[in-house]
Parts: sequence; C-alpha cells; structure tokens
Amino acid sequence: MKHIVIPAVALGVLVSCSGNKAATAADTSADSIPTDSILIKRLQALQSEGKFAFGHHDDPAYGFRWEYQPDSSDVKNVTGDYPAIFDWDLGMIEWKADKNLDDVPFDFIRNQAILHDSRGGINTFSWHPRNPVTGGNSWDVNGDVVAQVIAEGTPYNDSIKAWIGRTADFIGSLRDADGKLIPVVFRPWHEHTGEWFWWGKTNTSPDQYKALYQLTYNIFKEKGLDNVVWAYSPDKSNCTTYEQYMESYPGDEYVDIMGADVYHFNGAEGNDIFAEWMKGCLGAADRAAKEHGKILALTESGSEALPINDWYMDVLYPNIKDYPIAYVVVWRNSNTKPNHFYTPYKGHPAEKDFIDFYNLPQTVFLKDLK
Ligand code: BMA
Repeated sequence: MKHIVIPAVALGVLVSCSGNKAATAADTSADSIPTDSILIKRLQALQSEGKFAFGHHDDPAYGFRWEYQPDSSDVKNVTGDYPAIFDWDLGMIEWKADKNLDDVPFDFIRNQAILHDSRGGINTFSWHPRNPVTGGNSWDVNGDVVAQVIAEGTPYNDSIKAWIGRTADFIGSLRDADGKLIPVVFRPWHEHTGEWFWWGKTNTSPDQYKALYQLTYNIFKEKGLDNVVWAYSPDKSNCTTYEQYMESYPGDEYVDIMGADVYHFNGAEGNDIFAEWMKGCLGAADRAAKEHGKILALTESGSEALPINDWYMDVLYPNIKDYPIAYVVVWRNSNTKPNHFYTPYKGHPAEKDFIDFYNLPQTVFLKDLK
C-alpha cells in the first residue's frame, strides 16, 4: 500500500494559522473546536508529510459521456478511487437559482459534499457570481462594479451583501448527520490578477479588491460560520513576482491559504513556459505562505484535453514536487463541451500516466484520507 492514513478525527487540539481563529487553552472539547481549524490541521498535516491531496472540479456530477450516475467519477473509473477533494462552484446561488452556472443542482452539490465529508473527503468551493451592475455573467467586465458594490449604503452594496449572504447560507447548510457544520475551503474572487472577471485586475484597484474580500469574510462571520477555510488565489497572469502576488492581499486575518491558479491551457505553449508560470506565481505563493504562516495550495491547474499523454507525471509533478502544496485541484471533465476535460477518462491515452501519478507516494486520493 502506498497510502498513508490521515484520519480527520485524530489530529488533536487545533490551532489555525489565522490569529483570530486560534483555539484557546480552555477550548478543548470537540464541540468548541471551530471546524475550519480541523480542516486547516489536516491540510497542514499533508504539507508536513510531503504529500498533497488531489482534487477535481464537479467530479461526481458528470464526466466524459456521462452525467449524474450514482457513484460515478472519471477519476474513480480510471484509478478505482475518488479524488481526495471535490471542488464545486456556487455561481448562480446569488440569483437563488436551483442549479449553478454549469447546470449542477445545488441540492446535488450539498448532498455530495456532505457524503464526501462523511467518508473523509474534503470539499473546496469557488464562486462565479453574475455581474451585479449589468446583469451579465462573471466575465462581463463592464460597469466599474467593485467600486460600486463596496460603496456603503448604495443599492449595489445592498445587492452584493445579499448575494454574499446567500453564498454564506449555502455553505452554512452543509451539515453532517449530527447537524455540525462541515469544514470547507472557500476561495472567493479568484484569479483577480487576470483581467477576465469583473473583480479582475483592470477593473478593480487593490484597495477595492481588499475591501470586497473583507466584506465577504465579515458577512460570513456575522452569520456565525466557523467552517470556512479562506483561500486567496491569484492567477498566473500578472503574477510573476512576489509584489504582484501580494498586491491585493486582503490581510492575514482574512486568509488561511495562499493559493495560485496556474493552467497549462492546451499545452501548446510548451513545458518551459508552464514551468516559468509555476515558478512565478506558485513560487510567490510559497514565499507568501512561509512569511505569513499560511497553507500553500495550487488552487486550480490542468491541461485542457491532455494533449500531452504524460502531462501528470512529466509536466505537472516535476513543477510541483519542490513546493509544499497541501493540494492541487484540476478543472472539470465536461459532458457537453467538447474536449473540455482535465483528467483522463477510461480509454483515454493518458490513463496510464494518471495511474502512475495516483501511485506516487506523494499523491493523496480519498482512500488515503480514510
Ligand atoms: C470555465 C469553463 C466553463 C465554466 C466555467 C465556470 O473554466 O469550464 O465552461 O462555465 O469555468 O465553471
């Protein structure tokens, strides 16, 4: 067995990296331990063992030529195991929709997240909200949105507060069989160093971005949620130096994970450029994590359609093995968008490479977490 067992419950008394969340000496009963601290401790344990969890977006919802089949997963079909992490997106919860922006029902997400947690898995969440000013989607950069939504007392400020509140309410509905909140990672306002989202670089000043992130955190706290591990996740665009990485950092009080989103797109750029991007953005995240006492993670990565058959072993792994990341998440295997997949499915030529990656002593899938 290559796998080492890291039980969720046997990690002892917990102290998180955010000063505001540190458990007090008197705080030793299981019930008084904030559940975010339990997850923080598990992620730190992975890092200190030189291992990293593998995550996949929408893993059990759909994959190559299937959707919503019980117990199905392209990762499981290839390796016999689920990813350690199920990654999900909450886009459209702000509009009180039943399904998210990729048509995944929120009830399905809730049920699967709770199930995954009950068997020792971890859940992480991003959020692609609509543009509150224009009504367009996250990629609609019109409307000078962040400046407007953070202006106290304005209608847009009311809207964003309500939207964030709905996101918090969903995360607050993730409860185990005993009614206890399950811990999750949330990485709002991701890839802000890129220019494609309304909260992105050319549409938002660093101070405005920080205010938006802090507002989000404060609304979750006002609602009493103690199950959220907060990730900061710049994209590799405009993220080649530490200064760029930290430019819009909301502050130690608000962040637990220094993340980076670094894709290899379709692989056409070549391996050297991917290595450079990783060194720039993940390297900066690594320095930031060390200097600020935070967890390091590759919050999103992947090579769309895996044109390089040994991408996991020959491209991804060599570029992460020297960084103490707690986890890496790769994006979704769409059933409707041709060639939009990031893990091999059964029969794909990259299958063997992915099994080799699975068998590395450093990689952690669900069975390793039990
Ligand atoms: C992108 C693509 C889109 C999807 C979006 C939000 O990377 O996968 O198809 O709608 O993420 O999940």
